[in-house]
Amino acid sequence: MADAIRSVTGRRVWDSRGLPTVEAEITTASGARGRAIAPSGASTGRREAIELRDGTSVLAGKDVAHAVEIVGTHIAAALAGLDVADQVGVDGVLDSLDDDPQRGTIGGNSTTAVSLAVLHAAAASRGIPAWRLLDPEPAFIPRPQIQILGGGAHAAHRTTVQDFMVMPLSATSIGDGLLHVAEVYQAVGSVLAARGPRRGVADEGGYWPEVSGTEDALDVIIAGIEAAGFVPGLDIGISLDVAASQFHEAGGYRIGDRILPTEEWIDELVRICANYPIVTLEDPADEDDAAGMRRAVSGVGAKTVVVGDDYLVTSADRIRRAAAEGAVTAVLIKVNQVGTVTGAANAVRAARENDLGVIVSARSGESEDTSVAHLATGWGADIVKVGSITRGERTAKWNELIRIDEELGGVSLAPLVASAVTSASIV
Ligand code: 2PG
Ligand code: MG
Repeated sequence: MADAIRSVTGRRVWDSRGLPTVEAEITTASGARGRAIAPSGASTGRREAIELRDGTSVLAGKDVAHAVEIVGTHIAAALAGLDVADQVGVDGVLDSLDDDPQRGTIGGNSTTAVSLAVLHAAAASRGIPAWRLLDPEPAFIPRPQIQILGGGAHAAHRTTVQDFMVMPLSATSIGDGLLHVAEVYQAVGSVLAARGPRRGVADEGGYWPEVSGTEDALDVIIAGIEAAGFVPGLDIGISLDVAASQFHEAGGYRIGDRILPTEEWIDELVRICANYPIVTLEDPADEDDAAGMRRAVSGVGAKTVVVGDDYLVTSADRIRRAAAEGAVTAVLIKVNQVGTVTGAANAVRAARENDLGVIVSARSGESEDTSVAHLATGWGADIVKVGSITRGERTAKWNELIRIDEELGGVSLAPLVASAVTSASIV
């Protein structure tokens, strides 16, 4: 039986960077409620849905009073009476409210919060969690990808590479996987402390990168993996988010005082992937550098999955094009890049139809919202990326995955996406 949307409320809440963001709350005729908070990126792709910010003197223009008002007025009026279970229909109405495909008028932050709140309200209306609405019986929990060092735009560009992450490879459950990476996180902390005074953490809770460069960071992580009693490449793999658009300029990639042409930069990354157990390599090239992405895919071979984030911006069309070009082997999915649950679900479908891996990801600006854990499990993602294993806005997601696993009676982690990081000989 249809359960009509009765009210849509917007409110200003706070994110992990101390900045305002949009929360939406939906109620239905049957009394069901759903609530969600829009996350916020720092290293954003040019083609992402636009975050509507006020641009006034409040908080250097970052307030979201207007977006919150839009949720409670225009969006609320347009959604009243629609069946909460019709996610595609509701998201279609959200699409129709903005002539700008990048949602510059009503804001991708408004639509993201509302669309996710609809998902949660639809689940509540049926008395089930959101992940079960997407898949009643998921076979796997996605494999966690956890930040150890934060760099790039998340640490004042202290390192070129943005995210230095690890993934449990030999663990078979989310409980053991998180235990393994927590051991590594603590061990890397000790390695860094032995090198000098520690200076806190980056935006997603990874250690502040007191390192001399990419390979020094990787050596620190390898030392931590070994100190924790694990074999790099066998028990624990490494993932990099290069976020290369952040340092791409006319003519190539700025590394210190040099500008490397695409070929030289990608070949450098391919060399690093050959020398370390790198399981996934995200955005090795700029968001418009198809040749660079293709060169990375062919250079690393099956050993490393090449992931498109800013390169794909959760767009089904861009995913299909990138698959045809051989520019990626996996896609990063972020609901707020496209602005609706349906848009992101279409991107997941496009990835699967083209045999690409799927990573569902949080943003660098987050909150206690756990939607990402529900989407990653319900969409059958291979990997879930949430930042470090510290700080409440990150642990909210990891802990939700533990609860989901428990409700499923304990299932395996999703199979590995990279084929060759199974031998210690590569380190
Ligand atoms: C990324 C994300 C998460 P941001 O680039 O993948 O690490 O960062 O949310 O700043 O875009
Ligand atoms: Mg990224």
